[in-house]
Amino acid sequence: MSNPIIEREQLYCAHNYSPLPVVLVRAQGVYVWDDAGKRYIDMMSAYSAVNHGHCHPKLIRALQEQASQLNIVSRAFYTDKLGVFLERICKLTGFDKALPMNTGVEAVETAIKAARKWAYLVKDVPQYQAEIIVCQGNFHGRTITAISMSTEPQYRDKFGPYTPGFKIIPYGDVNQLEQAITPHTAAFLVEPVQGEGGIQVPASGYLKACEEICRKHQLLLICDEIQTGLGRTGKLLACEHEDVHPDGIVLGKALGGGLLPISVFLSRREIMDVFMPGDHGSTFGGNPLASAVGAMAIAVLLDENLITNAAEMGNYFQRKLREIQSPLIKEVRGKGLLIGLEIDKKYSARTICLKLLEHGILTKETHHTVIRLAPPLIITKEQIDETIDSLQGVLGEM
Ligand code: IF1
Repeated sequence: MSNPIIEREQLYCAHNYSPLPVVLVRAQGVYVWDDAGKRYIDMMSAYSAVNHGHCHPKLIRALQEQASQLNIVSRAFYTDKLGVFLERICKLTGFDKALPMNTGVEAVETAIKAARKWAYLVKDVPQYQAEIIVCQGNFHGRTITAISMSTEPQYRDKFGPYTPGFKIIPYGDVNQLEQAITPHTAAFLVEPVQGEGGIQVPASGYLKACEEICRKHQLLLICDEIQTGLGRTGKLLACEHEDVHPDGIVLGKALGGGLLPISVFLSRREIMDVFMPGDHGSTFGGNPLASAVGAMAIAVLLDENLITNAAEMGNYFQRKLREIQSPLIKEVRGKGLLIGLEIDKKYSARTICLKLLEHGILTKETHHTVIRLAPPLIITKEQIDETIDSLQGVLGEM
């Protein structure tokens, strides 16, 4: 089973992942192909970065056209593309201003910096006493500050010392939020659905209640919509399911149209205005190439009704999954096309993922017992049926 391509990657790449034994060489829409020409349905979408499907022709064209014009110039100058992109994302989401970064975790860090500075300038929290409340089981990225908020030992161990200033409360418990708040609390940072936490959907009304408590105590509600945003859960933002209007959100992943790392922190004007020239930045954030792709990613999301399709196909997929009769499946949970299949812990979710690979389905486990099902939002009923057939085949074999 030795494959020289895998061996080379293993030899030269840090072993910070354990990829499934497949070598991908090409993709189109919901499909990817391996080096032997075998086709797979992508049920991972690169952790929701490929909501538009792979190699979307309009996105490729936007990338190519911009690439031949102007790419990286830094934020030391204006470009003809950044304002267009940010106007589009602000108008779409209803926020006043955006700060462009690249990866998701950079946008999270930006949100934290904004919340802290807002706490000192606006809320009069004593210097360097600001607290940010986060939830158990969160995932906000891999930087030292992001892992300082984490409760996952594997993400934290041996990487300390950690960034201070975070308070961790159970996810889904409004009373714990209210009890954790002090006059020094700057913000509550929360995922509307916890992705890495195992596709955990809080009880309905949770986020709305959190919003009310944040208003009452004058702290910022910041939602990490990096994974849940841009249609994934069947709404543009997962917050919309409860008509929640956060003070700020972070977006990433699918904002790059599956082509580039593009992220933003979005907020109301008086929060963003805490940033002064030189306070914060990024060499690549907001570059014209990313701006052109990001603007097109938003256009395609709307033009092709991907959000509606995510809602409809999400319902269909979840219904089909619940109809499967198998002692291996303990629970089907999720919102829209962000779906988790909880497997009986007597079985290994990774083994099932390996078998699904043989059946032409690409996915990945989380937390040993959860199989992630999050295809591109362009998926069709037929492709879902095909996935269900493969899944039934695999569960039958076990
Ligand atoms: C890995 C999980 C998904 C995120 C939320 C911020 C970030 C992420 C809600 C950081 C990133 C990723 C990163 C990837 C695996 C992955 C993941 F399994 F870890 F949880 F998607 F489900 N906020 N999620 O989900 O964004 O800096 O990576 O762009 O780290 O292995 P980033």
